[in-house]
Amino acid sequence: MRPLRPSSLPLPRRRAVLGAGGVVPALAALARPAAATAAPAAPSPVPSPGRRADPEPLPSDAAVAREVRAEFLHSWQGYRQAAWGYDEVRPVSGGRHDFFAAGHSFGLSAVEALDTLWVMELDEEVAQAADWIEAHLDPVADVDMPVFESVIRLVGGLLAGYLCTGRPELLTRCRELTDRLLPAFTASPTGIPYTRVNLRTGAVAGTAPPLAEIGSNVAEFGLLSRLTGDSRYVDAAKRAYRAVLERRSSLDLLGTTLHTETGQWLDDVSCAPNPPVDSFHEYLQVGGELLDDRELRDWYRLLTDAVLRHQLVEQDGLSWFRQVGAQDGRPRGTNQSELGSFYAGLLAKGGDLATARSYYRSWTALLDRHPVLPEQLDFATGEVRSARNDLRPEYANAAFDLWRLTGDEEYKRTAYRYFDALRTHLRVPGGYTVAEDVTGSPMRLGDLTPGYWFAENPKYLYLMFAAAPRFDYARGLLSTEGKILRGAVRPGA
Ligand code: DMJ
Repeated sequence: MRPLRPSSLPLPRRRAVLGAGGVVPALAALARPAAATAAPAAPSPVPSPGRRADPEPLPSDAAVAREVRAEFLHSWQGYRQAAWGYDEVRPVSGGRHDFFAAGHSFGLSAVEALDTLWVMELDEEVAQAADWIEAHLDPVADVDMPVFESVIRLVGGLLAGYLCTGRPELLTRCRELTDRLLPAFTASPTGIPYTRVNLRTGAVAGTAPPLAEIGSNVAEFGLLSRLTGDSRYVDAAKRAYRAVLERRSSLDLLGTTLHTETGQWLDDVSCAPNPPVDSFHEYLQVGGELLDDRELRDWYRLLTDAVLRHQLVEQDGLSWFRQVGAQDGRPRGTNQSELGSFYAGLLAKGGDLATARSYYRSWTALLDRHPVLPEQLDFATGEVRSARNDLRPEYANAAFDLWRLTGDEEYKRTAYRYFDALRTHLRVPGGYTVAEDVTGSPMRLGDLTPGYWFAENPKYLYLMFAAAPRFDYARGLLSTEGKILRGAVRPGA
């Protein structure tokens, strides 16, 4: 373990500036050359990128926004008809799925959808969802809740719902739920949270949280502290982050999983930006921005520099991130999860625009081969390690972030192509579904609309094309689950 030396932490790099219109290529001027790299283990088999010689013209922005909204409504109606009040719908069979615990529903998809419905001006649907939540969501259910999922999905969803609609009951419910989750942090001797807590009894369990579960709460908790004037939430979140930073290696790298009670690393592999680490890094940037917190921003810069220094592999205009030992920086693997593709957007927001663009291009190049991205690949061999697709939003998330920062139409073009592929392959009469195997033709489909579908993919796509009057493109800030934590424009509020 290495003592933290806050005074020695570097100053944050220049920050992105958005103009009044929200879409200016401000970051282009801030781009810096990519960080020093190491040679990859083997030539990347992913074809080199390049704009298509003759790209198909896009429909007008307004037409695309209408298409996205219609597809979102199609999936929402699928949920309404087959699984209203349940967590998730199985759109092929018409079944339901309890996400958090068998036999208990928190109406997850309704919570996830609240701010997406609102920004799309589907006000009747917003009212139906909010009414259900206020009447039925039970924050003291006798359930061992997964803390991380509860925070990013339910706490974040209720916060965004409150900010969008102004309905005070949503904030009340959010606070009740967070109070019940808090023992996972306050009962910990190290500050590293337990992974589960029983909402009724407060009993905690689960002593091996990966980094994403330790840090992906500072945005929601920080905002809740602001809204309520109660600092317990942000204090718990910062304590957890500090506990991790204190345990960084001499290379400023982190392992993946820590023990809640001993504070020891349970492994020493730095696998960023892949899960289960991904949003740990994201929330240093998002939290730093939302809370105007210098310490979080400094930590983001420190850890990001180390990831770029030791993990970035560049070749043929593509960029990937290998796994390395946190203590020695030695290569440990070349696995790449689709969830890591969000990192292109995060790097852009953090000021590393050249690397951000290059990493995004890598995923776009992969789309030439797999129009719906597989969950996992080995970037050194091109082997698909998981052929599933769980209706993931990360590529669209990165497109949205990059487009918002650069104004480059290429991000719209590639995002539309991605949307069109999802519509072609994963749309079913009951909504949208995950795929078991995206490498076959036709793709083999599964039977689930994950709750995050209602929070993420359609929202990023819609915001890119709609010029939505309810979203402040200059100030808007979204959580890791796509929740609008800042920038909801409520007329008259
Ligand atoms: C979402 O729940 C969030 O984006 C989270 O940060 C990780 N990824 C899933 C969807 O893929």
